[in-house]
Amino acid sequence: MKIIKTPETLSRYLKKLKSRGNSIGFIPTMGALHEGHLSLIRAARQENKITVVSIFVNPAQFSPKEDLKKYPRPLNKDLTFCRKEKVDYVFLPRAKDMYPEGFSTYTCVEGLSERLCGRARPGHFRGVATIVLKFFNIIRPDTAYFGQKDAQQAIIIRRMVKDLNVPVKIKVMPTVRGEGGLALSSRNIYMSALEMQDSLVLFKALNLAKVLINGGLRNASRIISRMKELINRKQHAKIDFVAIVDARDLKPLKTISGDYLIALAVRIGKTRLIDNFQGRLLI
Ligand code: PAJ
Repeated sequence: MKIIKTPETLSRYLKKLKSRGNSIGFIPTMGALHEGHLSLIRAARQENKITVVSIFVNPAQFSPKEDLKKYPRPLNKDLTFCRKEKVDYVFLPRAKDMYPEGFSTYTCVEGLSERLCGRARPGHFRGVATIVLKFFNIIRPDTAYFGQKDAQQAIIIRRMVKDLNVPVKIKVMPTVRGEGGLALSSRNIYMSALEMQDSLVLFKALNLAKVLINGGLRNASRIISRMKELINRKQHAKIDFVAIVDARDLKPLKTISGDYLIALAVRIGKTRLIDNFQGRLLI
């Protein structure tokens, strides 16, 4: 496994490999790797000759109030995981190489970036889209792998790739969950044992929605009310949003039909957790 720190070196290595016909699978991450990330690495390994993982806590997607400094950075553990998974290249750039002095070009996926998580995190998806496009330009992967856990992020990246004719195939892999259904996240370590208990309510609320939909309920606001009621029973939970939207444009649905996304963000103590369920209803 090669660890590479500068964009130029990585581009040089990969260009050579690509010219010899090797396919490249790429997984962008911010490190603190867990089974969710590893599932993406395994998918890339299966489908490509070369697997590239980036580990970069991207300052452009954090607001000044967010946890950039506090974000976990267990680098040695991450590298051990990557070695074990037989990753070929780990890209570990420095912030000053990704955003050198004078940096002033950003990618904005308008509309989609302002909805759901974009409301509480203005500028977040601009930071995500910009760094992902930069990675795509440096790495030129055939396929890039993202998690359903961050559904809005995946939808935004798909839109960006389509709109800007970026020649990368996007694959979205299922959410990996821990005991009780909590979606794995690098931020879960911030929670206390009691908060961990309460955090299971996100998955429970999604399951409640599924049961209601399977029972024939289609009225989005009634489903949202029932989900909120369940979440509000938990002492440490504070709802940021619970939404049922069209999975294509992320606009709210009154009546559930077609491709829909049920997404929620809940603060458990100081930790903001997200989860979602994406489904399709053929009337
Ligand atoms: P990060 O939170 O490290 O996540 C990296 C990738 O792992 C994302 O595509 C995310 O959706 C996926 N992932 C996280 N938890 C998962 C889980 N429980 N199951 C399946 N996949 C999971 O997302 C980012 O980093 C950044 O925004 C990034 C795309 C790297 C840009 O900086």
